[in-house]
Amino acid sequence: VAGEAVPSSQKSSWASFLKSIASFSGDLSSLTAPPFILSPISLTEFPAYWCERPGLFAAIADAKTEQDRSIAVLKWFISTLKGQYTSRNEKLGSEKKPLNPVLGELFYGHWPDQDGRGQTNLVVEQVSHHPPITAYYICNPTKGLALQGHSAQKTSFSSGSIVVKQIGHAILTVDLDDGNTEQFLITLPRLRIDGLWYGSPYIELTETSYIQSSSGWLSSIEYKGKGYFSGRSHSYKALLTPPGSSNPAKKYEGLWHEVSKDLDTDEVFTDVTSPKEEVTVGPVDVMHDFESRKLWKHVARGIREGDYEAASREKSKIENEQRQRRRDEQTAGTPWQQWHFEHVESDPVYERLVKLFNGAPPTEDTYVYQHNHSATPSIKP
Ligand code: HCR
Repeated sequence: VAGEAVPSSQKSSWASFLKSIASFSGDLSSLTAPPFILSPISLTEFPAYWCERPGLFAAIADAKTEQDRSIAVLKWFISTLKGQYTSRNEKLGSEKKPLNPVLGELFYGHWPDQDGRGQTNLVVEQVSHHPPITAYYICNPTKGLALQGHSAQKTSFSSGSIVVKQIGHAILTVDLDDGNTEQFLITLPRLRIDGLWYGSPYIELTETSYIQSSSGWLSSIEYKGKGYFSGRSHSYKALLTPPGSSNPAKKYEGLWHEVSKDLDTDEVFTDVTSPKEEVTVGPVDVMHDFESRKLWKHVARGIREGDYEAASREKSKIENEQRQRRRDEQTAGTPWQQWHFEHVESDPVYERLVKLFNGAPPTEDTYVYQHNHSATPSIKP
């Protein structure tokens, strides 16, 4: 039934929201949505999804061959998808509209060491407000692993769904025992937001994404929803091909939010049915004013408690303060300085790896993490 999940008092504002997105393409975050679809969580928290299975991340460093490292990276990547794309449905009942981060907003966290896997640290910074761009750096120094990436979105509307093209990429660097490094370029899947008509949006992944290793091994991951090869939502099939060959050495298939298998051995490849480890974040009262949970504290409380008037009042305060900041910067001729990242027009590592599988775009700008702070949750800009 249309609008089934929409509270009756918000049905007409949900209908006008849907109308506005149907004729819209660009930055969805700028559209005003009805309260029931608002999430109290900022987009700067999302990069934490990359590491909610820190053991699988650490295991990449323990693999001994180029092929085994590519398999370990694919296994870790597939195991992040459930968190990245279905966790809001589990936690909040449906996909929701995240808080749109302010320029310079920060999110720090870590996953503690356990059984010698090493501590993993997370630094996130909103490096652009319009359009929203989030940069992140995740590292496990004990294991010699670092993931650097940025994420932006281009949205359009097609056959009743929002189509989200993810802009950006991630590069994983692995320090090898012989003193060399291996890099992996991770491209991001395209998403479709379905269920809008009923007021209960959810994500389906579509098309193909890639993980290209500097060793030449390539994983191609094809995503399908209901009615395709397995006929089930959240299905994928991945092929791992050796350098210079299109003959797959390994094939995997299954559900990225449950279990998938190695097609040759029938053994389980990924299983994300066990609980994940949420990121550890310090107490809000000692946070810097730009740290996400402190910055949005009152707005988030309003949304959680259903006091939407308070939420909108507090949100306006933040937005007005930001507008004033931008005016002051312009008057003083001192543009905003990023805390942790430097914007560069092109990334030679991306360019070298994307060429290996004729990926697109052939060149892309990036945000390079500046090692001017130690990446611990206690760092203050
Ligand atoms: C599209 C989306 C904002 C971007 C979110 C991204 C792509 C961000 C990077 C993460 O690594 C993965 C990720 C997961 C989310 O699924 C995706 C969000 C889903 C909805 C949100 C829209 C801007 C909000 C649309 C509003 C609808 C629900 C009415």
